Amino acid sequence: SLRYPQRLNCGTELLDRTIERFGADRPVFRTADGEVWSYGELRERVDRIAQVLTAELGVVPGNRVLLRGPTTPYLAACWLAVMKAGAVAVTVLAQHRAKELATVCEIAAVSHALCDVRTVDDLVKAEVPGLRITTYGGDAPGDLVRLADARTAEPYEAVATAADDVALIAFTSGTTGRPKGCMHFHRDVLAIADTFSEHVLRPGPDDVFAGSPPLGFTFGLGGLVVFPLRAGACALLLEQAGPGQLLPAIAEHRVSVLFTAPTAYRVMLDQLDGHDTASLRRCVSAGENLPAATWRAWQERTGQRIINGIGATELLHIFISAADEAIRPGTTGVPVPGWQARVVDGEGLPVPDGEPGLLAVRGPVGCRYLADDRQTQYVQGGWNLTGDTYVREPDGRFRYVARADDMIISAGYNIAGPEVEDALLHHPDVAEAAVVGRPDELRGQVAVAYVVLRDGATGDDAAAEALRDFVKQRLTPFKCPRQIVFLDALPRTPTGKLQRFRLRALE
Ligand code: 3SK
Repeated sequence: SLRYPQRLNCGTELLDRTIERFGADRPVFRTADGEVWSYGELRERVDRIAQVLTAELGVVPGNRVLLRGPTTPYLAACWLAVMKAGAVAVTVLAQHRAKELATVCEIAAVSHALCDVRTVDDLVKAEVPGLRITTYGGDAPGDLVRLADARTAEPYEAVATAADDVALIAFTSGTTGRPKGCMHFHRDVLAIADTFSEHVLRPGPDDVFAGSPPLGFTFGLGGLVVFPLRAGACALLLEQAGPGQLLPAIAEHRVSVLFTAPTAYRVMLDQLDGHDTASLRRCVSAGENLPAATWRAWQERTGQRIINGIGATELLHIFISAADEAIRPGTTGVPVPGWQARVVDGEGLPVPDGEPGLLAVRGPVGCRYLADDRQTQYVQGGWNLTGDTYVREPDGRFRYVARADDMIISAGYNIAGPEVEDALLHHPDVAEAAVVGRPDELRGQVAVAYVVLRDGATGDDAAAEALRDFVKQRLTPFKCPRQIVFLDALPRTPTGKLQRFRLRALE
């Protein structure tokens, strides 16, 4: 089990301890523009920012500091400085708009903000009472870079936080509803590196991490800052990290560990020709279910076995996954060492292997919503109920079925949307698919598939019928969607999660 000292500052551990182990000269961050920061340079910038926070901005331990901006080394440096100053980082996405920012700041009682000047307008518009905003990246009088440059290069003595002082409040809105702030401790930040990263990725100092999730999403904070720093490795931080930017960056920067979501793997598959992916050693997929069709296509084209994983903002990062030969396409894997998982019924009692039920997990990180009574739904009897329906296979692997509230019940039959989506994705004309239930007088619900076709394919009645036939050849006929609707794109959250509720609302 993981043991951390009572006094622990994750900023110091990730930066100063790593420098003690691997030296200060190795590269830590690269950018698309060719900028390279060494560990030593990062530490100097972090310590200067931490001095500004405490000496000039009046930040004291426990203050909540909002961090907002595109994925840049400077944003990562601000996060580390907030850690070293013993304050609490409140992370948001650069896409969040004024109203969402106002809600987050109110829930988390945010007193200060460090904000990339390019994304400050919405934060100003949010009119958060008493909020002290300091921008970086511009040359206004309050600019953080200027203030930090004016400080001495003296090492900053980090606040001796307790291992279970709150370090981070990460927000999740799920796919709908009032956002929930998830509080995470200093030890939690290290625990995600010492479980998933250490046991599944097994990174070394020569690895180069890159990926699409932003640092305001814990998937990205872990994969692009915490994991590489814990291993003394390097991260390529891309402000634009869509498939079109990732593919050339892999070859140019010899990326070895890639973090992205199933949709991006599918888009990259379409654009793979002429790109060199030979440097890849680990390809991680999370954020959504990874269909077996996507896994197989990626392996055929790149030789890489995608590491599927399920994570949650509530639990900070990935808790079920599999490495190397243990990977079986179409399943998520087994509990990451340090984690336990089981499948339970509505009373919290384990259901037999092979039967669907609710996924319950526990491990080194737990869900702690900030002042939100939805806590009692998420944590029951010491187990975290993630809201996913899963099956535990007889060989111990966990297989995703659907989000618990996404099961379609049609004429008494259970239909799992993701299973039908996987069948559709095997069709060469299908780029994206989402299957949801629509109310039906006769059957209670019927399955409707929303499909995005690949360029050149036509979405007419004949194509819809052909797709229905295709599904019937692969699955029990009752699972075949009653209707197929062609769309240009599927509705997604800023972190790329499918918004099924929006599809359900379509007539
Ligand atoms: O939301 C997710 O699926 C996720 C995946 C990995 C790490 C963190 C999160 C929130």
